[in-house]
Amino acid sequence: MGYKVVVAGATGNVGREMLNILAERQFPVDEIVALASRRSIGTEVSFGDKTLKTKDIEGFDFTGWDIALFAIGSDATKQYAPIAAKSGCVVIDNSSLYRYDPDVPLVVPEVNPQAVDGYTKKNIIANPNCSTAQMVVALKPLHDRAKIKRVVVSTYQSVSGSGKEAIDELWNQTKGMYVPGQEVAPKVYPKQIAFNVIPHIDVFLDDGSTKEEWKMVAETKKIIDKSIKITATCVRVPVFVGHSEAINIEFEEFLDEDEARDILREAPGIMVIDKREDGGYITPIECVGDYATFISRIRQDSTIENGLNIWCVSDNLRKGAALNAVQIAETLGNRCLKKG
Ligand code: 11C
Repeated sequence: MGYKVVVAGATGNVGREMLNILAERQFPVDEIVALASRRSIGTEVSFGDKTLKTKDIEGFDFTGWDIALFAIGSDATKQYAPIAAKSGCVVIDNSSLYRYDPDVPLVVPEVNPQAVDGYTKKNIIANPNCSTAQMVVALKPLHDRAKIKRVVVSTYQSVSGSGKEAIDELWNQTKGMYVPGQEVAPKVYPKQIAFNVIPHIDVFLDDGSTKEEWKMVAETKKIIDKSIKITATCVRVPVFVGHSEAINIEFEEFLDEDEARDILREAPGIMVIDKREDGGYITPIECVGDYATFISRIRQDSTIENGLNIWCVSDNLRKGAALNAVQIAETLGNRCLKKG
């Protein structure tokens, strides 16, 4: 006995990971269908040792399907999520479309699993932005102990966050640097990404910040606590997969670095790798394919009364997207939905 599951956007980076993770975690699936846009119909995608042929999302009848994992971007979500939800299928959406809707829970299961129960208002649950997901996993257990006042975060985000074309742009630009006449001009990004860093992710807002930075603020407040003050600088780096974050935290109460390390070691979804020696920390290349949010470089910030610095790294396609969506489906199953 299990669920009838839809994966929409099954040919994209995140959709493929959703299928991999559903299979890896042996999510109780009675029936599964992979949907894609018209131009990808018939594309074969893997689900464990099976191969699925993608079907057209347009005109698909969601009636009788229990859960739909959406990784199709905001425009297509706007079109299809209400149709699925109205048919009685619970949509777990990876786009930003519904994240800030007060009637839609925004969930990271290690942090606010109880919020899943609010799905009934719209039959939709939102998955946060990748850079938020890993940060809140790290912040929540520390907030529970010493109450966070303010967070200053700088991100180092991989190109897979911008999709397949960005992965190709980094690869081709990097190769092109070595072959005279084969240089590749920036297309996905406004400046060269190979051997460079770009302090700009998503569109600019009126206050000079970017939408990615705004998302980290708004989503952290919705998921953990609206009283937390956050300022973010989001930077694209020439890394294929794995987002990294340098996080400076100011607490209401003093939190000793050793106690913080112990708290993080015990916290769900976290792996602490923190030896004060050469290589005694995690880098993005080492976290690819993993489920955990890795924490290193835990240390006191002695420039303020109750301060701590940490380094936080995770696979943005997994904890930042597909894994979190599957964990939401698991939480929904455990708390709310009967198996068929
Ligand atoms: C990036 N965080 O790395 C973005 C990708 O709101 O789901 C995910 C955007 C989102 O570019």
